Amino acid sequence: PAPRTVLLTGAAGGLGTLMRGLLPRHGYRLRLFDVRPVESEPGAVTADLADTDALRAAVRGVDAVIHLAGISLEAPFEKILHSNIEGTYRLYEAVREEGVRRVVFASSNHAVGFTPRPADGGPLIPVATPHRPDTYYGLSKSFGEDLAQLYWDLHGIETVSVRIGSCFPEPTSVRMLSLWLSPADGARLFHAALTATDVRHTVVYGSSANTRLWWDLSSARALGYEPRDDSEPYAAELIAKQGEPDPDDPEHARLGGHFCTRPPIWPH
Ligand code: NAI
Ligand code: 15L
Repeated sequence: PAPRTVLLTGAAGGLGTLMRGLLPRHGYRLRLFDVRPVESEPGAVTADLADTDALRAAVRGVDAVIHLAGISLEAPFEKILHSNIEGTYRLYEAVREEGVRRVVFASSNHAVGFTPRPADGGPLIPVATPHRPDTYYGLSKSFGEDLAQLYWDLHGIETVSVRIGSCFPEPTSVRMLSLWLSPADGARLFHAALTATDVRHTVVYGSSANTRLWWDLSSARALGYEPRDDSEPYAAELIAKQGEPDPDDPEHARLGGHFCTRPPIWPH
């Protein structure tokens, strides 16, 4: 049977807020979890992923989990370690203990951020490209994908790891013309990831059907994802403001953009 009750971690965040609005239209009943209170949602669980009792209770009885909680940008390693690495491990342990069958993991383009962007008209980046994290943040997403693979191989827990591009209401940079995932397509992709059968651990790229696409959406389409949006209507205005991205500029040479050109944030 198709999953109906879904735990959404990171429900107070930007993507969580967008998905709280959109996923119920696909028929889901959402349970919400975040370390910050979720506005106008008194039933949401306010707890850290490190709170294993709260996490287990939140996971109990759901059909699937969409795991968005975590630090969503580069940060000192200790913070990434706590929320993204240990936090994702805690989530999978709760899922295993409570017998949940399916996780949709919010991975990121930054797990493979050092991959050169494809030449114009060249082959698109495949999902099988090696991990090339561009930050401690990207490293935590590579870890999450490997953790998902381990929990499939050891415990039979299915995951779709979605390497999300940029999911915001509108693209706001020329880079996002290639990576944009419209919120409506994001909900379509999560719906496909929740309902496709026999996914084992599947890695997909998460974007709309952008004219300037850099990566291969075929594994996402194989789940039943049919994107309807394209960033191209935003292109003229963004290029007029920011110029065409120059592939010789280090910020535009690689998938991860400026994440590849900033030094790591050391502990302090
Ligand atoms: P966000 O930063 O707005 O939301 C993340 C949420 O996770 C926050 O509400 C935060 O309170 C919560 N959180 C952080 N640490 C936690 C912990 N230890 N315990 C419980 N909750 C915790 O980020 P956004 O943009 O909503 O992204 C959601 C997820 O999708 C993140 O995992 C991010 O890495 C991933 N992602 C998002 C992209 C995007 O375009 N929005 C692109 C690629 C990946
Ligand atoms: C991400 O992984 C971030 O969570 C998001 O805030 C954006 O920076 C996005 O990547 C991006 O690369 O545009």
